[in-house]
Amino acid sequence: MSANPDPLVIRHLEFLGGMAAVGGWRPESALPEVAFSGRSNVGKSSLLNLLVRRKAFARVSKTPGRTREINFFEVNRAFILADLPGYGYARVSKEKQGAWVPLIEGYLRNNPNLRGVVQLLDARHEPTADDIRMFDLLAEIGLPTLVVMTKVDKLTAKQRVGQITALAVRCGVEEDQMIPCSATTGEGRDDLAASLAALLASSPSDD
Ligand SMILES: Nc1nc2c(ncn2[C@@H]2O[C@H](COP(=O)(O)OP(=O)(O)OP(=O)(O)O)[C@@H](O)[C@H]2O)c(=O)[nH]1
Ligand SMILES: [Mg+2]
Repeated sequence: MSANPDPLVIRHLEFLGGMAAVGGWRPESALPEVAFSGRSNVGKSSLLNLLVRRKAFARVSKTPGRTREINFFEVNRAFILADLPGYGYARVSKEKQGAWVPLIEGYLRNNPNLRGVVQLLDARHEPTADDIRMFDLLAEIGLPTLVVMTKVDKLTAKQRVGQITALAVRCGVEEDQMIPCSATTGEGRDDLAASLAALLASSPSDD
């Protein structure tokens, strides 16, 4: 039996630039877009690299809170992936911590190209208050959401089962909506790629 075909073959990749402020520059492109969201250090940039099979495409930071802009990557001249700045990094001042709200919220609310969001949760931890706030915001805007559990390589098989259930309950999503992933082992890459392809193929919802 042959292996399943890659649900997302990467043929072309291009970094388009970053959006630093509400109403600031963003790509003029009208290609469909999906954004990667999650708290600082959860593994957004690592997951993007895993997805596009490049070691250092989106920057991975040793210093949490590094990605401050919304970074746009064009894939196969067909769609755009947006790497959102991580929220809730504890060592950033309260004032600066809140700075993500208008940028991310403005981006999510006023974006006709946006087909959905990949929301990341650290497999080892409880969702934070900011995570819950993001789920509420996504539900309110009505954006289709894929939920990825990152860093599952750090859990035992037993812990993993318990965490999938616990996180799904806490975030109000179905267990089979959760995609366990690891940028270290590559687990989950093709599941995420397949879900992403389906999301990108969907027409923008107008309800
Ligand atoms: N073990 C393990 N470590 C991971 C995984 N994904 C990311 N990391 C590590 O977690 C740290 C943060 O990863 P990033 O990808 O930079 O996280 P981010 O969400 O983009 O962070 P910000 O840009 O600061 O918001 C890095 O040290 C990564 O090497 C994973 O699946 N497994
Ligand atoms: Mg990052």
